[in-house]
Amino acid sequence: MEETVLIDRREGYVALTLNRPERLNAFNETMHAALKRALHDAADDPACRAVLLTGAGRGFCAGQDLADRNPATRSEPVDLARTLDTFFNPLVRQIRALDMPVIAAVNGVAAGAGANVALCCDLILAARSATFIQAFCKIGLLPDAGGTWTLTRRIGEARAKALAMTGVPLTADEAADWGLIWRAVDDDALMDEAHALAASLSAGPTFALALTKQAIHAAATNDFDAQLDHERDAQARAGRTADYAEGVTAFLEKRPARFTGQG
Ligand code: T3D
Repeated sequence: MEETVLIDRREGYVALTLNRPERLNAFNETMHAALKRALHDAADDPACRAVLLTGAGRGFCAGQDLADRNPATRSEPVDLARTLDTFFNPLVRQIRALDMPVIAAVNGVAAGAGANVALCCDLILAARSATFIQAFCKIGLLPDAGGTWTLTRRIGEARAKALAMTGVPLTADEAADWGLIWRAVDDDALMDEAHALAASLSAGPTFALALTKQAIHAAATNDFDAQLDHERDAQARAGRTADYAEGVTAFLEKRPARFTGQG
């Protein structure tokens, strides 16, 4: 049987490729299980210090596989609260909780929950030809997988509502200009750039990068004073690591730091 997630372990990081290209890598339960397992394995592997997520073929991910939601084959409506609780919500939580950078290399169209899975990654690169589509309104749903949260915070209510209520495709360049993603990249440069970024991050101070990720997440709900306290407590932990000692020593010795990533 075809693997629904291709796993490519590189030095310091793992590249995961959603692999249902004939459906633009839409999620079925098998692909959910495979991605969940691969992310767990990354978290459990001390040698893995970054994750790169991309899609096979011409798309990144078209969200839920709608063939599994065909009303004609069901006696009663599918319980979407249950499916979100079982599949997409644990997935986006798992990505956000991973104590290492998760890079999305959006190689083509990212639609529905596929867009919002990409947007919950930490660093998002997209090919210039890629588009982000909040396709939910076209099928009578609202954005999920964290979309209403992410869009509103990154691009504001006006643009979030327009994307969600019209389902118009947003180009990678627009997404970068709006601050929804980090960078748009020429199509033929995307994967080289994404792998270079993953390699570079995986040689970084992983524990401090995880603290950085947590602190930026906490900033979404903290007020300024609470965030200062969060930074202080996290910095105290970072300041006790061998990577901090190494970083300062390397600076003073005018050489590149050799980080181990340990806490
Ligand atoms: O259900 C729950 O548990 C709740 C959670 C929901 C989360 C969601 O993600 S809901 C939103 C689901 N996604 C969509 O509504 C997007 C559906 N797809 C599209 O609108 C279009 O395919 C795209 C705009 C993404 C791309 O258009 P285009 O013209 O480039 O490609 P295409 O021809 O439409 O698609 C290519 C093939 O992929 C095609 O199959 P075929 O005809 O060649 O055999 C198409 O049916 C298939 N495909 C694309 N998206 C899906 C899909 N098959 C199943 N499910 C899909 N989501």
